[in-house]
Amino acid sequence: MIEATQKIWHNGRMIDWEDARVHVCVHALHYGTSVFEGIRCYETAKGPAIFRAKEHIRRLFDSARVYRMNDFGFTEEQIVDAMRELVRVNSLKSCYLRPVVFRGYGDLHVLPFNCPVEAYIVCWPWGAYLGAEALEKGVDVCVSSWARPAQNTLPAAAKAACNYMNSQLIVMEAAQNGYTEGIALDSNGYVSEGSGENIFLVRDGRIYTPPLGSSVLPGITRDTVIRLAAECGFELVEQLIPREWLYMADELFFTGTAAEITPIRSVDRIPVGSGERGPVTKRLQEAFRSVIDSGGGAHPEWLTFV
Ligand code: PPE
Repeated sequence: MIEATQKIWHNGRMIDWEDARVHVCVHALHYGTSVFEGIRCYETAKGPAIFRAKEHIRRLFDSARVYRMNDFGFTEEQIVDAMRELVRVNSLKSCYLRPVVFRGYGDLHVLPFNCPVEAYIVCWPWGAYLGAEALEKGVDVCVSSWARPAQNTLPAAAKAACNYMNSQLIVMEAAQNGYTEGIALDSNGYVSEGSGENIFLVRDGRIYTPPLGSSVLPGITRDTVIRLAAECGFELVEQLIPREWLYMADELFFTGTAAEITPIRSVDRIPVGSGERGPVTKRLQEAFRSVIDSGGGAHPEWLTFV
């Protein structure tokens, strides 16, 4: 269950958790008209800091722009400031932040223009996403029978609620078959991403990840890992990944705000490499942690202190 906090930000005002309610006729509930973000605020050596706040909020506005919802009366800077204030008023050291922008109460027609755009930011404490042990031991996953949406159907680069109906098909199938997560292919059969994570593969010391054209969300953690990999001296290639490479990889890992960097230890019951977290995955996890724990390290621009 979500752990309630005291305040939620709504259209520029702090309201009580219990008062953040909507009518059953809001457009978003019927037609999926919602875009959102998932952001972590970490406890660091220099105090609570929101990880890559600007990049997440830029993506929120990008997503909103695609669905013609970006003129809701606030700038990107104002939303970043609102997140800082929200963490402060809720007196949290670390949490997950969920800005959500959606079409509210008005008409119930598919054409949404008569429905006002509402913006909320919620935050609450959140631990490890794929289980407490996952960051060290890894997770068991399957290749999903569901594909990610094809190009020019539902835009994968927009973090829209409707995309998560597809994610739910992927993760429900995986869970009911005893796996932690599913890896979806794109409509051409190449590896795309997990239901809520980007994916990376390691073979002979070189790192691979699917290109953005493979129906993947342009993950902020994906970008973080691409940069850290270069700084650690790893070669990294963005290229189409055939399904069978998943079974030949030395290492596989997921990236995401919630999942952070989570090793994958088997795919379709075939062990990945030795079946344990590999050295490249571990090295990248350490590089990631050191930025956060130190309060910025080599990347002070990635942290927004609350
Ligand atoms: N792909 C998908 C489909 C996705 O949902 C996420 C984040 C990512 C990739 C990684 O993106 P980023 O967080 O920017 O590195 N998934 C979010 C939602 C998870 C949820 O359960 O809700 C998240 O990790 O916050």
